[in-house]
Amino acid sequence: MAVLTDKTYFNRDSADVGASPFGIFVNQAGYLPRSSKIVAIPFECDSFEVVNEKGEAVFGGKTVSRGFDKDSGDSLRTGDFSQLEESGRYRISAGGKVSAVFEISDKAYNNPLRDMLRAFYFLRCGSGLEEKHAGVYKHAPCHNGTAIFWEDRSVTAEVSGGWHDAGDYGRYVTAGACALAHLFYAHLTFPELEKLEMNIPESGNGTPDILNECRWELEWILKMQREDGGVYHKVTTAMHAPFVMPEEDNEQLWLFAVSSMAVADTAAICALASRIYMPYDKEFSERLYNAALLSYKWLDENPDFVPFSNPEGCNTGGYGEWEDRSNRFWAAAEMFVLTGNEKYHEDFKRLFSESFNRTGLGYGDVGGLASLAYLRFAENADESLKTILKTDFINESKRLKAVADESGYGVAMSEMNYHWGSNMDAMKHGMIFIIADIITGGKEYAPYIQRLADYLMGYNALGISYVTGTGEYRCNYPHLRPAHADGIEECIPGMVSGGPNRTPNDPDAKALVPEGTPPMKCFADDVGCYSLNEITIYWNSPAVFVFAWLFSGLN
Ligand code: 9MR
Ligand code: ZN
Repeated sequence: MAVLTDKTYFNRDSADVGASPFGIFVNQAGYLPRSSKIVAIPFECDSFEVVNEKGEAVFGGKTVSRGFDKDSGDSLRTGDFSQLEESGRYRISAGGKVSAVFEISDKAYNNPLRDMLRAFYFLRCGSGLEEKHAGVYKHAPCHNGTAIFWEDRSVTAEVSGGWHDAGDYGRYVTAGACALAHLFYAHLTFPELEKLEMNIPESGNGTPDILNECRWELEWILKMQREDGGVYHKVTTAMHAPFVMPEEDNEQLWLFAVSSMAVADTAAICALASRIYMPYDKEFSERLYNAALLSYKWLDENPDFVPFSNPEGCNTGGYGEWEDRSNRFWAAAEMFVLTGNEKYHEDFKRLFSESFNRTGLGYGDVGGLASLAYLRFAENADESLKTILKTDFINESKRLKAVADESGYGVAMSEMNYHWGSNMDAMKHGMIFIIADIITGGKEYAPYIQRLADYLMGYNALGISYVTGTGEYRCNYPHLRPAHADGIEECIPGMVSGGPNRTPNDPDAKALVPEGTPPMKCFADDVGCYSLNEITIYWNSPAVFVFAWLFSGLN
C-alpha cells in the first residue's frame, strides 16, 4: 500500500490495502499559515498536540467529538489548530498515535500544484518526453500512426498529439474539452498561476506555461475536426492496450463517429481558447475562432442529438451522454462571449430552461461552464438570467454546505458522491464554493473549500494522499500504464487518483474491498483497480482549479 510498503501489481498483499501507518489524519500537502486547519482523529481521545521537528510540542488543543461518521464508519473526533501559524514542519500526536508529517508555509501548495499541472505534460501523446523535462520518466514518441475512420475505411487522418486521457492511451474530445475548460477558467480566475514555471518544452516563450500545456491538447482537438465542422468523438486503438509503455502500443489507431457532444464541446472550447490566446498568438487565436464558427455551423445544421456508443469490436472509453443540451448551451455561451453576436445569445436563452444542470462542471454535464462564461465574461448579458445563474451557484453551495455540516470530516461529500472518480466530485464541489464566493464577493465558503483540499491530500478515513508524489503516505500505484510499465518504483508525480467508489466496478476492486465497507474507505492503491485508482485529465483539472485558489492565497 502506498509508498511505505512493498506492494506491486504482481505482488499484491490484500491485507495491507487501506491501512495507513499513521493513526491521525491531516492534509499532507500542508497548510498556508492563515488557513483553517483541522486534524481527524478516528478514536477516543480528549486532546492533541502539534509537535515540531525537534520533538517539541508547540500547540495543544482539545478534541471535539463528531460522533459516529457514517461515511467513514468511524467514531470521529477532530482538533482545530488553525491558530498555529508559524511556518515549519510538524506532526500531530494524540493518544499515542501520530500523523504524517506536514508543513505550514506560504509555499505549501506550490509544489503540489505544479506537479498536478505538470501531470498533463507527462500525459502528452505524440512527441515523446525528453529527459530534461521528464527526468527518469522520459519516453519515446507514441501513437503517431495514421488513424482510420471506423465507419469508412477509405477515410484516414493524421491526429497525433493531445494528452492520453487517463490510465489508458485513448484520446477523447469531450473529456479533453472539459479538462481544458477547468484549466482555462483557473487561468482566468487566478492570474497568479502565470508565475508557475513548469519546465516543459515551451517554457520561457513568453506565454504562461499553463497555456503552453493546454495548447498541446487544443492543437489535437483542431485535428479531430472535419472540414464540415463535425468532430470525431475519439481516437483510440480498438481495444485497450496491455500495460506497456505508450511507444510500445503500436496497434492501429481508429477514429470513431462524430457525436454532437464532441462538436459542441469543440465549438465551446475553441471559442473560449480564442479569446484566451489572443494576447499571445493572434494567428492561433484566429484559427480557434474559425474552428469554433465551423463547428457551431455544424450544430445549426444538425439540431438533433447525435449520441455516441462503442461499436462492436471496440472496448475503449465510451463517454456516452444522454443528451447534448448542456453541450450546446456551453457552445452558445462561449460563442456569445467571444463575438457578442445576438444569434448565440438567442440560442443560449432558448436552451436556458432545458432540463440539465446549470452548475454541472463534469465531462458529461457542462452546463456550469456555460453559466460561468455568461456570468463572468458576457457583455450585454441579460441581467435577469445572470441573477438566476448566480442563485443557481449560491443554492448549490448552500446545499453542499449542509452536506459538509452533516459529515464528521466536514467535507461536502455525501454517500452518493463516492462513485467512480469520486475525487472529481470533491474537487468540483470545491469549484462550486469558489465560484459562489467569487460572484458574491464573500469568503463564506473558504473553510469548506479548504476541507475538500485537505480531503484530497490525506484528511480522509484512510489517511491517504490521493495525489502521487505528495505526502508521506500517498497513492503510488495508480491504474496508469506508463507508471507500471516504466519499472520505476516512485510513480510520476501529480496524478490525482479517482478515489473511493462504494460500488467497485472492476474485478480487482471487488476482490480487495469487502462488501459493507463504508464509502470513504472503498479504495485500494492498486494498479489493477481501475474503478478506484485510475487517473484522468479531468480529475486532475478541477484539482488544479482548487489548489490554484489556495495558491493564490484567496482563502
Ligand atoms: O470517468 C469515467 C467514469 O465517470 C465512468 O463511470 C467510467 C465507466 O464508464 O468511465 C470513466 O472514464 C474512463 C474512460 O471511459 C476511459 N478512460 C479512463 C476513464 C477513467 O476511468
Ligand atoms: Zn501516445
